Amino acid sequence: MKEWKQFLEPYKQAVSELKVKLKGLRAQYELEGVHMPVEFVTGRVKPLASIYDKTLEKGIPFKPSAELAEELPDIAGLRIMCQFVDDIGKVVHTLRQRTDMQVVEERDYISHKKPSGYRSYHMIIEYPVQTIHGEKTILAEIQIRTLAMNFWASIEHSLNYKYQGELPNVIRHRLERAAEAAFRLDEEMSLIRDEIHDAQQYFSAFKETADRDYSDKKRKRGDNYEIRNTDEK
Ligand code: 0O2
Ligand code: 0O2
Repeated sequence: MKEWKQFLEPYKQAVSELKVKLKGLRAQYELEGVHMPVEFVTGRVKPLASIYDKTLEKGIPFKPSAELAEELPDIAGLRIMCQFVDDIGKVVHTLRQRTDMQVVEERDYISHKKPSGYRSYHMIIEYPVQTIHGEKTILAEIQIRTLAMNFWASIEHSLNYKYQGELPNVIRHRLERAAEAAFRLDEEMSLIRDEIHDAQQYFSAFKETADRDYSDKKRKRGDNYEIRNTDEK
């Protein structure tokens, strides 16, 4: 077990670091005052049980090794959720430009959805982690998808887990239809994208003014309160 802990430690570190870095993109876009292509970011280290299942699938030994690290590029996994399909391209472009990671593989399951209906953009990156024994470069997978794609994938993932990959036909059929519906939702949202963007900007400007007004009112009330108190004395 200690061997696994040591093996997985750099992956844990990479996930923590990459989460901070990718969430940082959000803040940077926000400051620029442009449309923010990143809605939220999640990350995880692949649980040992899932690593075990994958080694069985791939016919490789279940032990910490360079072979396992090579064969399972998603031990460190990050997920970036976007509002619109167009945002995915922007995020991909931004990630390709970065100098703190090297993109080594890309899989476009958006233009070429999987037979299950799964849609997402995958990037495998090499990422250097600083350890007490020096630098260690690990592989990590970044999945970039819209909120609708994410909704579908998480439901399908749970159902697959429940039925251990043997989905009853009726459910499989429903999921195919749901994937189509998610695709249409993305298309519809893209068509009114500018309208949504304006509304979001209006809403955040409104929130800022409301916050300021509230602080002003609070401050004034506090002042009056103090004056009243002084008068009473
Ligand atoms: P905020 O201000 O809460 O949105 P950890 O560091 O692992 O303990 P982590 O990674 O922040 O926690 O948590 P997790 O569960 O991976 O979720 C990452 C972020 O995604 C969290 O926000 C969640 O609130 C946000 N999130 C998860 N699901 C959704 C969703 O369906 N919609 C939206 N908009 N956000 C979601 P933060 O980063 O804690 O900040
Ligand atoms: P988990 O639990 O998310 O970690 P290959 O072996 O090269 O044929 P591989 O390794 O499956 O393919 O890579 P691929 O196809 O690029 O996808 C890897 C990950 O994408 C999966 O990881 C899922 O997270 C997600 N994914 C791929 N296909 C589907 C799908 O049909 N439905 C859902 N919900 N997710 C999918 P894991 O290890 O399977 O699972």
